[in-house]
Amino acid sequence: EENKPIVVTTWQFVNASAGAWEVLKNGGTSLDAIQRGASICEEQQCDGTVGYGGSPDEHGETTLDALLMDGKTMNVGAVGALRRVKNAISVARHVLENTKHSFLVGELATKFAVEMGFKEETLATATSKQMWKHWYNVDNCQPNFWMNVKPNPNKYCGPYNKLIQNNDIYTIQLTREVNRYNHDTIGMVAIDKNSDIAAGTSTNGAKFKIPGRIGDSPIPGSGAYADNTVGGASATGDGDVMLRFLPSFMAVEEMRRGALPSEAAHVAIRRIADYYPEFSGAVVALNKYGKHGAACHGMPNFPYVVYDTTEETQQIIHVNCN
Ligand code: SD4
Repeated sequence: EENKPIVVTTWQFVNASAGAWEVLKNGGTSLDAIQRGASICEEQQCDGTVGYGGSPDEHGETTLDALLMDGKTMNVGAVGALRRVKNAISVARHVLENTKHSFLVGELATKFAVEMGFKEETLATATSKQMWKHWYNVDNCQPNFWMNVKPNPNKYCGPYNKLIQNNDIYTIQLTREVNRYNHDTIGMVAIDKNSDIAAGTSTNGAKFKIPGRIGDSPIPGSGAYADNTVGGASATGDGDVMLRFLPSFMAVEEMRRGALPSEAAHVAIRRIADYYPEFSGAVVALNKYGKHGAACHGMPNFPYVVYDTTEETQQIIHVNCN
């Protein structure tokens, strides 16, 4: 009756999922599986939205957010806006295991990581520098996406494009295609052979964010949540909005009162959409019996990956968002 071990992963991060499954198959814990899976994405820079070299902030710096939650002890380890350390999920694991705290942020999280033996190095790459340069020259001349301010029409907007002012409306000719929600943040939920449940996330957050910004991913109950007595969930999408609703917590609580995983995920997504019909995001949920489901909004469909004993290879499940 119980489907375990099992791991579910947001988007089509199949290498990460396979890595997590390898751990579970060999009798490892759900925490180890998620740390392994997310680490693979951090190393492989999954879709440029996990790990170093992606999503530079307004100053061109990449910072990392990660969360690991243990549903057996209800203990949490998280880092937000982690600077100059590539292994965000592993630093989160150290917060979980080696401290009585739950959440470390910014420069001081880096200091902790270095004390724990992690290597300090730049997270910038040629790609992230190029992305930043392009944004600085082009997108930066639009009204700031993250702030309620208009651009200065007299400002130098780089060689690419020209800012056009028409009464109160500022426009700019943009050649670049902006696709902010294309395969993002890794989120995972796993159950190991002992029925212990864990959930976690790793991301480099939102592109060209205001320095210091963290999204939903490292927030317990928002980016992920796990409770051995019920199950776990993980969310991805427009983090600034999503973190206001704790969708992963909500999905777990819905399952606690009897909802199926797909229904629970749907309730969490629906709640956000009621207030923000324009938001884009998804929630994947897994109950303690190993049943899984997902719901999404603001995109045509949402894929997630499942590895369990019933399949020889991974299943990729596409959830219709309408
Ligand atoms: C963030 N939630 O930092 C992340 C980004 C993401 O799909 O998951 N996008 O807002």
